[in-house]
Parts: sequence; C-alpha cells; structure tokens
Amino acid sequence: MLAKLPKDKPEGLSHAMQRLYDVWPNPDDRDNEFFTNFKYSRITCIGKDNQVSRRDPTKVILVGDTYYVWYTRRATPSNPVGMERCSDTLPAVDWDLAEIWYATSKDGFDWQEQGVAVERAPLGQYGDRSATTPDILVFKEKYYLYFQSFTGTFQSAKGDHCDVSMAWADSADGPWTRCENSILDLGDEEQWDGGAIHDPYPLVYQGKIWLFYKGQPISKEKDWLVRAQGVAIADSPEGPFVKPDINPLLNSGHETFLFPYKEGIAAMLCVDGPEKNTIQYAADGINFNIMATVTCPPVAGGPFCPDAFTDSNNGQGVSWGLSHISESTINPNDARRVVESNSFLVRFDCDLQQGKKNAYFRNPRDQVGRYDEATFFQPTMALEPHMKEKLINKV
Ligand code: AAL
Repeated sequence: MLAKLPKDKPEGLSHAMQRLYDVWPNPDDRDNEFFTNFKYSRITCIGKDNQVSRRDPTKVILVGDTYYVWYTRRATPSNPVGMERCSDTLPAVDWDLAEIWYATSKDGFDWQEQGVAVERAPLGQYGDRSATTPDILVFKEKYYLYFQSFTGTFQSAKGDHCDVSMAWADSADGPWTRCENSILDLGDEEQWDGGAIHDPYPLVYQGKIWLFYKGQPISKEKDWLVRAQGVAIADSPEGPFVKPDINPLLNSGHETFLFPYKEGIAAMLCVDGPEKNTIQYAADGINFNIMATVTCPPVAGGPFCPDAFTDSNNGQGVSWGLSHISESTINPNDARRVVESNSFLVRFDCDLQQGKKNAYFRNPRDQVGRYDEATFFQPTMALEPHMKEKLINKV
C-alpha cells in the first residue's frame, strides 16, 4: 500500500488499516482535534492539605470576573476506616461525612476557599450523612448544585448507596436551599442503574437540561454491566428527569466530564472500562464514538466550559479545569487493593478547543518523558515484596 492514504477506503485492507478510515479522525494524533496532552499545576488554598480532603470539583464557572468551583470537602479526625468500622465521626470512605464547599479565583491558579455551600442535613433527616460529588448548573439566572446525598450510616451491605439531590440559590455565593428528597430515581432492580446513581453532571442541550450520571447495577456478577453512564432529561432544574430508553450512552469511564462541542457533546472517559482514557464525541448527544486515546487524563475533571449552559449548537470546547488526585493506602481488608484516603484539587490544562490548536499540548511523544523512574516505582505501581516472593516461588 502507498504511504499516502487514498481518500476513499480501498478494498482488502487489514483491520488496523480499516480503522484508520472507520474509527480514527486522523492517522496522526497531532492532526486530531480530539487529541490532547494534559498538563497539571498545583493550585493554592484548595490544593494538597494533609488535614482536609477535597475532591470531585464541579465545572468551573465565571461570574463577572471571578471563577467559582464547588467540591466535596471532608475534615474528619481520621482517614477513612471502611464501611465495616465507620461511626458517627469516623468516615467510611473519602467522600463520607463531607459537605460541599466552594472557592473562587481570578486566574484559576490562585484560589481562596470561601466556605460551605451545602451542609449535611441535621441528624435524622434526609441527607444527614454526607453531601458529595456536586456539579453546577446555571439556568435562567439561578444556580443549581446537583450532588450525591447520603442518609444514615454507610453499610457495607448497601455499598456506596445514595440519592441524587439538588440545592438552588439566586447567587453563586448562596444561600443554598436544598431539596428534601431525591430528584433522580434509581432504575428498577434489574436495570443498569438499579444499585446506585453517582456523578450527576448537568449540561443544557437542545433546549433541555441533560443530567448525565454514572449508574451501577445491584449485582457485580460477570454478566452484569458494572460500569456505564447515561442521561436523564428535564425541562426545568427540578425535573421530572426522564431517562431515554437508549441509555446507557457510555460503556466505560468514571467521574466523566462532558462538554458541548460543535453541535454535539464530547466526553472525557477515565479510570474504568474498556474505553477508559478515551475522548468520545456524539454529534446528537446520544451516540458516542471514540475519537482519541489519551494519557494521564484528569480524574474527576471539572472543566471551565463557558458554553456548558448556553445551548449554542456550536460548543467551543475546553482548555482548562480542575481535577483531583487521591492518595491511596493499602486496603486494611484486602492487601491487593488500595483505598482512597485523602484527595486534593489540581488544575489541568489541555487543548480541546475548536479553532487554533496549541502545539504545546499536541505531541504524543511528550508523554514518553512523563513516565520517569518515580512513575514506575510509585507505591501503587511497584511490585510489593510479598508478591515478588510469590512469583519467585510460583505460588
Ligand atoms: C467517585 C464518584 C462518586 C462515588 C465516589 C464519590 O469516584 O464516582 O463520588 O460515589 O467516588
């Protein structure tokens, strides 16, 4: 075959060569508008902090000349102790016994923590255990925070079970009024979202509010779909939210961030599933296709996305946002696994905008240099001594 690819797909190509026509927008990442490297920066005030965990930032929004972000904040006397040992004061998981706080910034690097936005409800009431994993909607000059609402104690039998609730305010600085119930119902017992609904993520699209979310089934058995995401659509922020029959829309990902792009919606998938670390695009907001694979994507990214709510039908994309990094410790109940013990917020920059592209983010070869010695031998990558022993002795 000639090196210059014919415009129309020739017959008799290998599968790999067919994919250059059928799947990938361009044979070179540098010419693929959906490809980007991600660069990270430390931020002030809401960055690394050994006493306080901050995670799962919302989209960043601009109000006047000030950026706003909301996030899960936990300040407890100990690190998470697991669902079996948690108490009224000891958190089960990193997002337990948490509240939603917010911070502001003039430049996206230097942040000031402003205080609590949504507190936990008083003991005994709906939402008394934890308010976590928020995301923001601005709609008809009002502000809406959608978040995970936990009531009662964590129980290992129920797992990471919560409702999706909402709070609203006339100003980004609050005060926030919280709903006293869930605004998005779990699916039926056998549905893909029958066990839990996490990571609510609102956008305004095609004249309606599209609330994307991650679902989880009741069972984790092999033939159940354990990681998928879908959407629920409403005319107004209070709902009712209606789930289209075609759900789920993504078969992979965790804490996925999405953004209007051109006439459709793009999604950055990380962490879980066969299509992790991909950027996908759906021209109709529903049927997503893989457009690029990326390295080190932001975890739980909250992009600055000026047209998230403008329904412009010509989304401009994303060039920066906040995400989180979680410290991991070995799970006391299972040495093969790690648990997130403390998280902190960082800034990411990237090149996912329409128009002029920035060469600084576009060379995939730059990623090679990222994987230095420290990467390969960090605690969660290095082979542990007990495992080395087992491999040598073939046990
Ligand atoms: C995150 C999110 C949700 C989960 C927990 C906190 O990764 O998917 O928010 O409930 O972990």
